[in-house]
Amino acid sequence: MSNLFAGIDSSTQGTKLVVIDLQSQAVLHTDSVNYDQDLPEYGTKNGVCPSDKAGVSESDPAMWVHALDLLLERLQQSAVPQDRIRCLSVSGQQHGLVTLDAEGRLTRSKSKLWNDFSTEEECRLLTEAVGGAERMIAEVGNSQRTGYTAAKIFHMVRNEPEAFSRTATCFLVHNFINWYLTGGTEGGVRVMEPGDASGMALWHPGRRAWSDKVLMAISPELSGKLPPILPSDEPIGRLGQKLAARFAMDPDCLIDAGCGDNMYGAVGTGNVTPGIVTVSLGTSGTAYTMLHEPFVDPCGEIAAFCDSTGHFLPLLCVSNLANGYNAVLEHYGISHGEFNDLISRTPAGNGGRLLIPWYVGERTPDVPVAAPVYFGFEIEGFTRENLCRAVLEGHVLNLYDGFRKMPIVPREIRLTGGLSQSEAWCQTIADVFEAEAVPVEGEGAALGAALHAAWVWERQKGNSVSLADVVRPFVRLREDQRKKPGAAHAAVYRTQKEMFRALSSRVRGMVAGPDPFVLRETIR
Ligand code: XUL
Repeated sequence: MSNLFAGIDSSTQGTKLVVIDLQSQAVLHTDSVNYDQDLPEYGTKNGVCPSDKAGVSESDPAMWVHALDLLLERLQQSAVPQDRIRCLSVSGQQHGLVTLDAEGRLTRSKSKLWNDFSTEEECRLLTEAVGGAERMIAEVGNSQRTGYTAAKIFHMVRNEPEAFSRTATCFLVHNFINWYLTGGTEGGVRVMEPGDASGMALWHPGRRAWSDKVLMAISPELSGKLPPILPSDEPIGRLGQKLAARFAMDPDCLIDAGCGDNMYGAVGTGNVTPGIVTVSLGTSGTAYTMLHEPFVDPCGEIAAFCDSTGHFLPLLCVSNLANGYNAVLEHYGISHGEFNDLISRTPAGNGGRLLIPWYVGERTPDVPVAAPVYFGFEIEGFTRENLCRAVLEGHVLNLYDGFRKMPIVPREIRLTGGLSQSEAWCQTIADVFEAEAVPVEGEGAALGAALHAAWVWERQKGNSVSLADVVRPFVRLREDQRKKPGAAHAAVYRTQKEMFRALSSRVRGMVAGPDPFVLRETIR
């Protein structure tokens, strides 16, 4: 009788479930709930509750639990024997703050998400309180960014002190779902693990310790509200008995420590040994690589995160990725296929036109109040073709501009996320990053969670199996879509990369460096 393993990815726009059979090396079940479409009662747009306040991006944690219940209900109705799931692991959108009182009630009905930009002032105040950006990086390995959790907690302390004082536990998204799965109000487990905790900008991933200075700067009460951090590669408990009975699951089913979606994206794309870079093209754009040693970026632009295996995962995150692309498709009524066609009719480098695609506040570089910058567009230059190419190149160059600081020369780039199957995106990434790029099939983070669950369960049974061995048969690269960098394109993009950097520096008030106008002349 085979043992099955489940992965749940609770992400910004929806929740996914993947069930795998380790023995037959098969994915038995994949299902997903899209919040906007499948749970309209929460009134979300792209998974976020509409708000008229600038920079606010929040969502209802009850909706995530509702989505999970729906998936488990549908699993029960499927042909998959759900009672053979031995271990379940949750991947969560990173950084979101969920606060509970001692009884398990939410002390704030909404969770501030990774793409909330309303805490700029709190980032500044915290940085000042510890003596500047350099000191902050020494304290927590990261600079304070609106995306991270520390400033969200501080925002609550400053604006909703009563709700903060009722708070017994500050959770991240996946910790909250784990709590629900292990029994919720009836004994749910309140713990964290290093991968997601390193994204709070409160806990140093190298020293593996909370920063007393930053905790105190937020509130002297905070340390009492933070759960213990247990290892990422062990279970935290068992499925709550009521849930097990309700969905006819194995009452001994283990709940893995779980992790952030990028850490599990690494597992689901086989990025579990050094040398591989995963680029995730979703609501956010991320690029990350697994390392054995911690990496702390002295500028704090590359996030210093732990992975889900006791190692490290330096990560670049840009908050503008699919948004400009999707908006252009919608505005002109073009399909993904037509987009590829339009791109093929325009030259790499776009005749010197360039877009900085900061449609919403940008995490990297740190531009919380942002706007897109269209550069080099003559009067007749605003055509559909040129705009499509500008959006594609702009997003990829923005990603690359942050990636330059990553401590790796990629052997191979693996693409995952919504746009990963697009030929135009794959080729442009290969050309700009000057490395082979290949899309990965399937549900990156949810599959990664299921594989991690299997690995953790095997180790609990005393089997010393490596994660790389568990992962290998499940990670399918789309070799037919692999792209090599083209020499001619790569040369044009070298100038464009320089131009992007020069323009970005100038609009951010950093005047030293080359002149973007002069660079533009060389590729027209
Ligand atoms: C990474 C980040 C995003 C979210 C998206 O630091 O903020 O990639 O994890 O879910």
